[in-house]
Amino acid sequence: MRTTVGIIGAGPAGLLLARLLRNAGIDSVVLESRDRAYVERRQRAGILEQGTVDVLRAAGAGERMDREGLRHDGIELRFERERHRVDFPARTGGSSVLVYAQTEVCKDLIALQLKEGGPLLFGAEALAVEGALTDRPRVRFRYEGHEGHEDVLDCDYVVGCDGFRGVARKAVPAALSRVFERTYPFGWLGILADVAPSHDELVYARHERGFALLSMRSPAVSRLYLQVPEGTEAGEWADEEIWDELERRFETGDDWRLERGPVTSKSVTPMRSYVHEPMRYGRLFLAGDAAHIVPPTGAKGLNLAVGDVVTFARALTHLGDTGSAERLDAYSEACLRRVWQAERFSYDMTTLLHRAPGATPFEDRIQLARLRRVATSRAAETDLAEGYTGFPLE
Ligand code: RFL
Ligand code: PHB
Repeated sequence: MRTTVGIIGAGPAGLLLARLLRNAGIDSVVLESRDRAYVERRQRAGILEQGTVDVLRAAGAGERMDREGLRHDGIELRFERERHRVDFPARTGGSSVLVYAQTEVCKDLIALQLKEGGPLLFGAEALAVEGALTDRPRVRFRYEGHEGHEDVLDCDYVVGCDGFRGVARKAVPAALSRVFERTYPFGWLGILADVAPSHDELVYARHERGFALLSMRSPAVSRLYLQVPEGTEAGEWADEEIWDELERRFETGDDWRLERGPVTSKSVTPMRSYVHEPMRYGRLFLAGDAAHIVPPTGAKGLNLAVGDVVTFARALTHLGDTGSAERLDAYSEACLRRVWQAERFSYDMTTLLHRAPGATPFEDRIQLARLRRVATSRAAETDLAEGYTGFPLE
């Protein structure tokens, strides 16, 4: 097989890239190790920045999103039983975010790709990227049904959109890689529940017992998270224990109530900050989680992946239009500037709201003072609102 751009991974990064390239008249092949049902059901992010919404719409992938996505003009910060609303449009000159789940973005992009795009192969596991420093890089892969032998995809460019545990990053020699990493001694226990969200906007709660988040998937489905110690298994928590703990952490001084409902899914997400520099090695480009991870507190993971592939697609189009590789050469640097802003924001939101094990009384007071600062200073609130609604693409 041969193509212009070989894309490894059909998460949001790989799927959107295939769509953007197709719209620019550039052919590609997407290799995805899992099956379609798995990719469409994997429960992950829920918040799209304004810039992400604009990109999906312009790519012709916004029809259902525009119909079913829920526009949110703010979030609530909850601490010491008080509630403080951050008003996004008022603080940012009109920006907001959209609640539309990653599962739905992927479903929409898969349907479009299968209908009008190039090959998208499920059950095709990339084994290695080779020849990244030549002008004919290759992806070796194993395709279900082709037992006993390996296939090869010859490309002009390879984009590794294969997530944090993929193979693309491994093709960059260790001597040229710089890794920046931080792990956190806690994770998030997330549930989906068949109950209307108890608040019409997301609630980020800081509590002595740990962080809690109220989010949603639709007017009838709630998504809720609890900070839990690192290494916790979802099965350790009974449904009623989860609701009891959520109730404690969301408690307010007024008559707000948390509605309970049947829990339909339960899982634990670890927390990590990670950046691999550079995001390019010869004709291999890394995009999305393959190059960087943020803790989910800032809701940035999916949005960063979108920024990377837009940058790549524009750079390759520029090469086709002008013959200049200048933008491709600037890919890594351009992406990393935005990535580090999102890393900073996600780190700030995480340390603002989570209870670190062994936090000293001094650190506790500083954390509350940071929250009070956001609640009382227009400048501090604006900083949070700008970070949450997203940093512009260059
Ligand atoms: P993805 O979505 O991980 O997609 C990568 C795809 O590559 C495939 N793959 C391979 N295919 C072929 N050959 C191989 N060798 C392959 N190895 C892997 C995988 O099967 C997969 O389909 O990366 P992408 O596209 O960069 O998108 C990034 C986002 O998915 C990610 O940033 C966010 O989902 C992060 N994230 C969350 N972000 C939020 O903003 N809010 C959240 O609540 C939230 N929850 C989460 C998350 C990430 C999680 N991970 C990675 C474990 C919850 C989880 C559990
Ligand atoms: C989600 O709805 O899954 C979600 C929302 C906001 C976050 C993280 C996750 O910060």
